[in-house]
Amino acid sequence: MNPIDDSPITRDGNSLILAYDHGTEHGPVDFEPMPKSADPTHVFEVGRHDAVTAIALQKGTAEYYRSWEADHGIDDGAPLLVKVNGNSNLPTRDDYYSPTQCSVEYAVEELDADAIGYTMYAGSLHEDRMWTEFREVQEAARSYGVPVVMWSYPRGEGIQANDDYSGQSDPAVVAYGARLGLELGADVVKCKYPGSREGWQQLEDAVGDLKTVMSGGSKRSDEAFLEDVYTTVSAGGNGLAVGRNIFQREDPEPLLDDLESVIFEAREV
Ligand code: FBP
Repeated sequence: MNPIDDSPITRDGNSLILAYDHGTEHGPVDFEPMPKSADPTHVFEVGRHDAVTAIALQKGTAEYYRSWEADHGIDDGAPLLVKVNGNSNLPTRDDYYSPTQCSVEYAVEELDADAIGYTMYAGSLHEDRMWTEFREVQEAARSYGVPVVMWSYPRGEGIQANDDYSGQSDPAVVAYGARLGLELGADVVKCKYPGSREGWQQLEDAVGDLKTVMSGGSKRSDEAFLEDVYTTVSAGGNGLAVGRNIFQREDPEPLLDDLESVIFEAREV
């Protein structure tokens, strides 16, 4: 296994992953506040900012990304993280499940992926099936020496039915999800913000040296967002994976400049 710090998706041990899988997970509704964000090439351009250490894409947009780079002679695009599972919110389901729709082999050999991403819904009725699928993904990624980022989102019936938990942002739930990233062999775990510095510290206490990144969430003010990222990093987190708080802005560059300072230069907000 290659050390995660040698991977292009980290810089000085930290990461800023630009997530752009929302067309799958939420649908085009996420692009309505900033219609130009529906055009993948707009977001690919945003990913050329120095702060961005990876762009997370589904298989089809990853193919588009590689041809966009080739067609325009672009050699400074963000390293590519291919999400190998995903789900839409169109069907009715008995509980959360995210099927694998791209093999690690295809991601690495055909798309030249720098990293693999996988969403894990622990607590769902389908947790067992996802563990088995994650095992295949993680072992294949190891054989290619590419790191695995786990979107670790405990949710579903098991979380709802447990009176000890207040919901998916409960610090104990977030910490449990982070710990699963360590136990199941992820190189980076991406977690919902648990609402406070103490919450992120609880997560860090559960994962040893595993890299942790905060999941961006819905759009908020620059100040509120930077504050959450600063809290995460100063509590031991390794950065951010963010979508809407970047691509729903008319001009995300100033915020990316500030995020670069907070994540890679340990500047205070
Ligand atoms: P945001 O920064 O926009 O929250 O994106 C992070 C992310 O994990 C995306 O990769 C994914 O599409 C989305 O959130 C899923 O969020 P949820 O499952 O909570 O709706």
